[in-house]
Amino acid sequence: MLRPQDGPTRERRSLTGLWRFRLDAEGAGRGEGWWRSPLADAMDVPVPASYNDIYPDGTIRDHVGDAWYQTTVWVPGRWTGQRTVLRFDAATHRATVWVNDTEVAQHEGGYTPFEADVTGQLRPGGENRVTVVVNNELSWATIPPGIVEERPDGRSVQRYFHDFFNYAGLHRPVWLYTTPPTYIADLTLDTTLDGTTGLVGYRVDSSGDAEVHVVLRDASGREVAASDGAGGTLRVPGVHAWGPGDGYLYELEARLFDATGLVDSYRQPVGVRTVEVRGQQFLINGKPFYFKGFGKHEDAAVRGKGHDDVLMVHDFALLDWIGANSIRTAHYPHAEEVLDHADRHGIVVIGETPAVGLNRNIGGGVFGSGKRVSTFAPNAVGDDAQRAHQQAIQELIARDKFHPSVVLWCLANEPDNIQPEARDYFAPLAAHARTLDPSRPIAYANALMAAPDECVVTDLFDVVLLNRYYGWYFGPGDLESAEIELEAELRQWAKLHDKPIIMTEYGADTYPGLRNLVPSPWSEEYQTELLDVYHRVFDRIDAVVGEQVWSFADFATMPGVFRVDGNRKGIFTRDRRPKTAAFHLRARWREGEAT
Ligand code: GCB
Repeated sequence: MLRPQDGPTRERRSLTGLWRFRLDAEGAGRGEGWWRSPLADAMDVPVPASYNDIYPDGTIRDHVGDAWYQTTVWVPGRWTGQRTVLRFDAATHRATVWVNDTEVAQHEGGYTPFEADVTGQLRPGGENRVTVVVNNELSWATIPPGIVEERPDGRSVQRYFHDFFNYAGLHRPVWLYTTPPTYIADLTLDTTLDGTTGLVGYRVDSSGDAEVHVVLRDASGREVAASDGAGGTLRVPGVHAWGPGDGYLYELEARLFDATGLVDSYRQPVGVRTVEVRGQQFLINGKPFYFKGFGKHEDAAVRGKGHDDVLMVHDFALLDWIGANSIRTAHYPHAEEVLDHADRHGIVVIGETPAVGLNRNIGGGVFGSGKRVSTFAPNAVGDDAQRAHQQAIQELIARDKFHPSVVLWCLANEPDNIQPEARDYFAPLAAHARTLDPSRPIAYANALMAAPDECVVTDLFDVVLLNRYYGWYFGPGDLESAEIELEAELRQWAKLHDKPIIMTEYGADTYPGLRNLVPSPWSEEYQTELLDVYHRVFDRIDAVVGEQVWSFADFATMPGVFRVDGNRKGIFTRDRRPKTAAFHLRARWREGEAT
């Protein structure tokens, strides 16, 4: 599924803006056919945005169930004869879509795009109604999982096993776009380096009979390679490789021709680079790479998880300011605009699926009561969840396969990795990911539950990702013990597994402005000292090839006694002001640079 674009043969129209909106906790709209007429009793909500925080109203913020969106759009008459497609970049967590009176799409999963060919339903030269019902319920059959509970007063409340707030709605842009009737349906690319020559393997899938011609241009627009035929390899002598800090992109243009001339054209940015795990090293273009950066959420006041270019560009500017070279898209695929930006700016990305909270022994980032319960079981994370997880992996890889910034797939965050059944659950998923993308290594992020010799799934993956909270959830206030325990554990991982280790989470909740002469938890000094302890340990262990602090910025969570207006482990506040630790990290990450 290629993204919409404007070009000589294609046109797109954004449906962002204010849509009509109505909550439907009882689920009446599906029976009453709310898509058939203008949505009654509707309010305005912006798209893209989460709907939860737009209005000061708890019933909207904590809504569970269906929410209806509707807009109307004039479609130009010149679209007659073209293939027209309606695409949602995301609808969290599932959606059903109608164009005028006809259902055109259903999609499960809140962070990947879906589309429908609406040529037969859309009236060019007229006004058209687009209606979407978005549902935010999480269950044992969904990724991420959750449970809807009924409270004594009859309200439904969503419980889930991750801490970030369950924002919902149309979080990303919505598009109508055209392609010609015979069109380029998909591209497959793989890039590699042969010395100083770049090799770009390509395959063009088209919907009908046409001749294929492909050109590759450099960043100045100069043609550097060309080929005829639906598949082949382009050679680029003296290639300018994509690399960390060097977001150099070529552009591949695929064109279809028939006897009448140009039929379709599609342009795709291409970064030429290699990724390899060798022993305990992570290599990009054959050179050892050390990850510096953050686990990052899509989260902001009012917008929730709505994509916003302003915030995105600002966040990348902060990454640059602090000297970060990488992010993990915790805990779901982030907007495609984010990956485009990472590509262009040479920021390295660990791309994560929405499989978070597959662990009944952890609740909301905090560890359970000690009595173990089974996670991978028919009445919990069973076959339905595994199917949804497989689909999430497939859609993530299909969506992000072209991005050179993405160097590693993270298939899950903190699943239960001690229960023997975890292996039966993960083995087919890991194999599936490798089949879909043999070019990138795979991993999962590991919580401090299983010692290196107890984890039943590590050998299925290429890189060890560790989320560790010594000095916070474990021994809060005791940084001396934290240093000893962290080092002992990391040395054991390095000894038992010949794989690189990336610390994908470490940090401490910090209330901005709380200062202490003797550092104690929640103070700015404690956050800074805790990071220092971890950094000293990382610097002593060769197998550690990366440090990603949790988290880039404070973010909204479900309510909890250990959350003060959200998770406060941000190095920046939710409105992106630096905590003391930001300057400290900057000194470490930009050491030796003239800043
Ligand atoms: C974790 C989770 C992350 C939480 C974090 C915390 O281990 O992976 O989603 O936000 O802990 O701060 O509790």
